[in-house]
Amino acid sequence: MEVGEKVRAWVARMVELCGPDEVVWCDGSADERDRLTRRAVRTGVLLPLSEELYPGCHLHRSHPSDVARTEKSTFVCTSDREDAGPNNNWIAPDEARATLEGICTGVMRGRTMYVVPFLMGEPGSPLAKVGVELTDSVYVALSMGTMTRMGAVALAELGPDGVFTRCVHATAALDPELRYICHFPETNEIWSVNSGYGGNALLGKKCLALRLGSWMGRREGWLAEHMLIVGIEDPEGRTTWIAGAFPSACGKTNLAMLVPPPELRQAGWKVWTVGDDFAWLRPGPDGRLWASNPEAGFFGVVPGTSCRTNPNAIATISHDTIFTNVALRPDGTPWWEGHDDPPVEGTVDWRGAPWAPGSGTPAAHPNSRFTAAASQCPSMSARWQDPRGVPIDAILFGARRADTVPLVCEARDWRHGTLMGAMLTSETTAAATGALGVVRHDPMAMLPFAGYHLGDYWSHWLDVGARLTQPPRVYAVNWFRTGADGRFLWPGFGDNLRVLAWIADRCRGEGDAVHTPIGRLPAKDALNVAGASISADTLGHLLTVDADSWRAALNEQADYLRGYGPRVPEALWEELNAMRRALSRSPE
Ligand code: SAT
Ligand code: MN
Repeated sequence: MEVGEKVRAWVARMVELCGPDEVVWCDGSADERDRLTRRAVRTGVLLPLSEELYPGCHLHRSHPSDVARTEKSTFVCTSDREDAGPNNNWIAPDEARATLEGICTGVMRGRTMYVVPFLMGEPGSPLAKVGVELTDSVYVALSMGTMTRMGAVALAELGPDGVFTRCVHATAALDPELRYICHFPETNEIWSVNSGYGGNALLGKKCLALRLGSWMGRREGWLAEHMLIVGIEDPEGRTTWIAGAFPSACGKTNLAMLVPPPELRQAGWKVWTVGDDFAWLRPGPDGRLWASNPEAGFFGVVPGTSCRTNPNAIATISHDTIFTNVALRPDGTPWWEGHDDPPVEGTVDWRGAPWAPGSGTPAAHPNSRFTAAASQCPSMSARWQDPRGVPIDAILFGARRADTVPLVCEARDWRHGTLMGAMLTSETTAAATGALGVVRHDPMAMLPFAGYHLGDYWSHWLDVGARLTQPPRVYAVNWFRTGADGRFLWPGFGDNLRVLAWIADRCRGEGDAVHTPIGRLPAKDALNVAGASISADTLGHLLTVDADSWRAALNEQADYLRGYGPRVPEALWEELNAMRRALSRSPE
């Protein structure tokens, strides 16, 4: 493996600081993976699952206080505080560096430092970015091997003198009080200490792909977004490419791997997965927006995954998968809430403690995860590794909202769509620590991930849109609206294709819509619900726009935008005021 001088010198400095007993350079080979896996098993970091029933699979149990992203410990360290914006926690770079260097002094004594070069994006892609993560966690090294293009391939892309993101990860004592996940966009560095959890420790994920990625995208004229990418092929063989932003744990993986309901499958509809978490979007020379998935694997939420909800995920995780914080059955197989099998006696919960069905506590942690290579997913598109990406026809902004937001609503144009994204509000989930089910603003599903001031971020969205001669259409969607009894009104999962099919029709200039003050909704009978268990009444409810709720939502949105001060682009205010005017004209 050719290692350039810049990488070598920086690693030497960090070895000096952290003081590991041993340094292992990862090349990304299959042999190395076997070796590291054996080491992880020997040290109790991974528990092998039944080789017969789950070949190549392992269980990892994290520390019980380290099971989700911790937004309060996450910082963007810019020299000017304003650049990080009200949406980020901030520490001055010098102060953060002093704290981190203090924590990291000798932090790897008695441990091994893994040097993990990784590539986000396909080799040769115009947006590919190289990082090098130094970590003392073999779990992180193995996970990075699945989630990214890791090892020699990354160093080859970097070349002798290329630019790379310096990523330092130290498990330290897992002390939540001394947990810091710090981003230094001006010097292209990430430091993470005192957490081993995915989103805090796999530094290619949210830290590089989104927080630093969004910063680089602004400088270089592209967008780094928290979006799945999926292709919808209609019976005539035409594929509509869709990118969708949803907050964490709101069904991105299920939507990305959707299996058509029987009627649509028989009619010839197919769905192709490109990615489930990130889309790097760049305007192409053809004036279209091109999307790539910078990752090489899935770090998906396990609970709720079953043959009914996501058969492609079940196939993906049937072998060579790391399960984190799921329950373990006596036959050496993993189990979780929402599994196809009923719970059995003798199961141990995610902490490794005995658990009994009906005990009232979940056996798997609600944010338990699987880590599996994308190549294991049966629905991967033939184009998922295309260095050019795929041309996007439609963008979705998905909320988890019990009320107000209709099943689907089309924006008039890119500008209106940008406001729709900025207006995304959603109920909180187990993907981050904190209260659950609280409605919070999560613009573009990027609130925890935009690496700079959201006002500047919205301006950048408008600038990118202005460069597109064929911009994607933009939609708000909400699969989570509930009825008076608190139950979901829309069946979701495979049936979401019915909504995507209408969107695909619209993108081809077909598909009937009605105009409402908030945007265009499917006309009566424009959604194909034949075969779905949904009544006309329920569908009517899912597609109503309650003018009062929307007026209140816009007032509240205006307060929220004001919190971002003068950096909010004027065009967003104009769009918001246009919606207000339309609603004031609207009959009750
Ligand atoms: O923990 S991750 O950030 O990797 C997953 C998520 O919360 O979306
Ligand atoms: Mn995510």
